[in-house]
Amino acid sequence: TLRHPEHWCRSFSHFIAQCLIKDFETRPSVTHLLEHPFIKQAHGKDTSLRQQLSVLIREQQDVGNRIKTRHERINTRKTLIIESCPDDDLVNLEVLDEETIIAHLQRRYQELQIYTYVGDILIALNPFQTLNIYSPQFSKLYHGMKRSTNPPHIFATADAAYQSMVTLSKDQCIIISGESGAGKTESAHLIVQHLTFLGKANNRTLREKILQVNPLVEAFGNACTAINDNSSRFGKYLEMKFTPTGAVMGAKISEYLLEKSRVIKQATGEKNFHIFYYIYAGLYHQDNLKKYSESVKLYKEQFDAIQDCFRIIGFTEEEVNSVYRILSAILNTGNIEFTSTSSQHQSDKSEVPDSEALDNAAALLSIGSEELQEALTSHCVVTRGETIIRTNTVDKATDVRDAMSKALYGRLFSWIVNRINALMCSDGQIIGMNVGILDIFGFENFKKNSFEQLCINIANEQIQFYFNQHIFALEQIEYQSEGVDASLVEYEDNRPILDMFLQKPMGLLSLLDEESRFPQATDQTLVDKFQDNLRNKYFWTPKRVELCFGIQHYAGKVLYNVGGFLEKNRDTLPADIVVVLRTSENKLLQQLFSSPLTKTEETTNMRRQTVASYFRYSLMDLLSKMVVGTPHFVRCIKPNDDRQALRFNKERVMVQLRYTGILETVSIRRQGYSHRILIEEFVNRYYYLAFRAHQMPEGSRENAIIILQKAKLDNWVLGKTKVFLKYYHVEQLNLMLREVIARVVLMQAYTKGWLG
Ligand code: AOV
Ligand code: MG
Repeated sequence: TLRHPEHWCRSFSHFIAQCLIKDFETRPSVTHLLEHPFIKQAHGKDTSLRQQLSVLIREQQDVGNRIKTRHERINTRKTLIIESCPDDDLVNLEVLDEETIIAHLQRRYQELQIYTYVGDILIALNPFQTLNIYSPQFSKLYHGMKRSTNPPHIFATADAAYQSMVTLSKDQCIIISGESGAGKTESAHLIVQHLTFLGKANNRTLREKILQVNPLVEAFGNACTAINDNSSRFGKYLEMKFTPTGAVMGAKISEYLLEKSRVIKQATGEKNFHIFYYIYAGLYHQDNLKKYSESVKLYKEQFDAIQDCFRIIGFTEEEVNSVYRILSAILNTGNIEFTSTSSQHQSDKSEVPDSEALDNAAALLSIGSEELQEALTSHCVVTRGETIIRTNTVDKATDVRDAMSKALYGRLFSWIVNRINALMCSDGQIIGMNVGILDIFGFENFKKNSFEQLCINIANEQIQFYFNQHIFALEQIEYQSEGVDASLVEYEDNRPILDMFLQKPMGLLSLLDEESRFPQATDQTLVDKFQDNLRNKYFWTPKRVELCFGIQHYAGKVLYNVGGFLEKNRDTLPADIVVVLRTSENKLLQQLFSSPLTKTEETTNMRRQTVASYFRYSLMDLLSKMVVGTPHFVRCIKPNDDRQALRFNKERVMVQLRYTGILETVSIRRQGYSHRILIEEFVNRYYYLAFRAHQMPEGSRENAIIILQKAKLDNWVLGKTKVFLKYYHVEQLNLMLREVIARVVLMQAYTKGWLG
């Protein structure tokens, strides 16, 4: 038996203190704890215990105060349950079927608890309303805290990534996934916000700059779609750079596959990129504001905000003006119309009957109007050393016009991103670490889906595959390396679908590239090619709909319309256009069309490269960035399709939980051995269950087995170096330990007369 506090080892007394504090957590103040007779005695007898206690008490007081103030603050606005509780983590649920999990998430959603953990993974339900849980006070609250201290929060995930980057000196990446409109981009903003807070940018300018990066690129890369008013039309990987001590020093963005086609055409009910509306309102509605509609006023405000972004990040006025001129030129180019003029000699000739738009575009691009018209309506062909000029049909001229708009916008976007990177990393060469945040376009399934949706959905397949690798495959590898025979959790492996897309030479993208090389290829020959070569259960061609094919994606069936696939993939920009644009006096424009923009363009011939092959390259590039870091996952879920607050559509949530593999994730976090503790550490932690306190047994396999048997646990496994425990084992062990200790403490106190 225990005689005296002096005999207790350090960790034991520490443990008792924790137990006592746990019991007092619910009390309004820690003074109760200090009043406890045992603590009073211990205070006088054991210095190390006393020290530990005072630290713990102080920590506890801090947390208590913070929770209290948070309570008060939130109660003034919205009622929100803010205390952490065991059911914050799905892994702790007693019953684990779909129904229970859904009911659980629903109840939490109704209580405005949009975040829930599955072990180390964060589920985020879109609240579709502004919650006041993202203020700097909340950043403080989550700063450096254990996960279980506070309710689940996106800041906790950001914090965990930051803390492990600093403590382990290792790059981290936060991977945000979910379908379109689920809340990825918002989550990414919140993560940047918390990381900026943690990184304590010592100069205010840097902090401000970093916070402007997302709004600026999103003005150019986001647009209103049928699903989301602020839908990301490009993939974004934002790396926040930190010094070894954790001070933020800059940021770097990589952009992936901007949906350029939106510049020339939008589906019904959809819009062009935000920036066009902003500049239209900002530059063309200079006079009396009153006569304009609400939306124009709103756009004008946004325009001013973008002006600020440019200025704060450090773009020069000349640069910004050039950007506006190019954007305005694109708007005017869209208005250039062609009509066909058939003369005796030439039947396929087009001309521009009304030259206003053409003249405007040319003037804004600082090129000659006639030269531009010529480049649009004719093209040079070189045969046997001779240059022949051929005229363009109306259709051809329209295509050239659109190709020019797309090229202008795409290159402008890349230039802005590169410029931001140059401006954000001034002291770039310092060795540091980073936290990368991946926010791509989410899985899309519209009424009509085209090449863009295909690329977007393939990217999402890839991210899902990465998730599976980490959660399921790698865990199972650890079992194997430890020689543990674990019942493997079955999960939907989407590898076959990915292979169908990406394999060479018979994958869908390769087939598309091959067909794109044939000038005679048509939509029909493309579908036929797919049909002949892709024979598996993930691909089919519907009988009744022409020129369509279906794909069974991990997230559901999608029907794609092949119309325009070939053209979109070729993405050709006639040399005549490049030549005329290079004559521009606008420095920025010269830059866009002369020097290669990025490394990739230097090494590969952009003009020949198809979108599909560039896309494949980008995906690999993205993955190579991600795999070097330790991943943290945020799974965004869309609770309804009407964007309504507090509306929880069970069916919709169920589908998303299924295809993201959340249920399996809960299983593997539970069925699998979620706790893997080094044998020595295990013995050290739990030996009081089988040994006397002063025995201090050696951390051997034998002693571990004695403890496990004494605790009457089953289903545990002893690996080569680790004890593999189920999540509930740990709970049981801790509970037993607490009881044992409580008994001992009580006995001790009683025999010593401490209880009076
Ligand atoms: P996404 O990034 O996942 O879609 P967003 O992050 O743009 O989706 O979220 C869509 C909308 O949901 C936002 O514009 C907000 O109105 C709302 N929302 C999301 N998260 C929150 C939050 N935490 N608090 C309040 N409102 C929120 V896409 O880019 O289309 O795949 O391609
Ligand atoms: Mg988005």
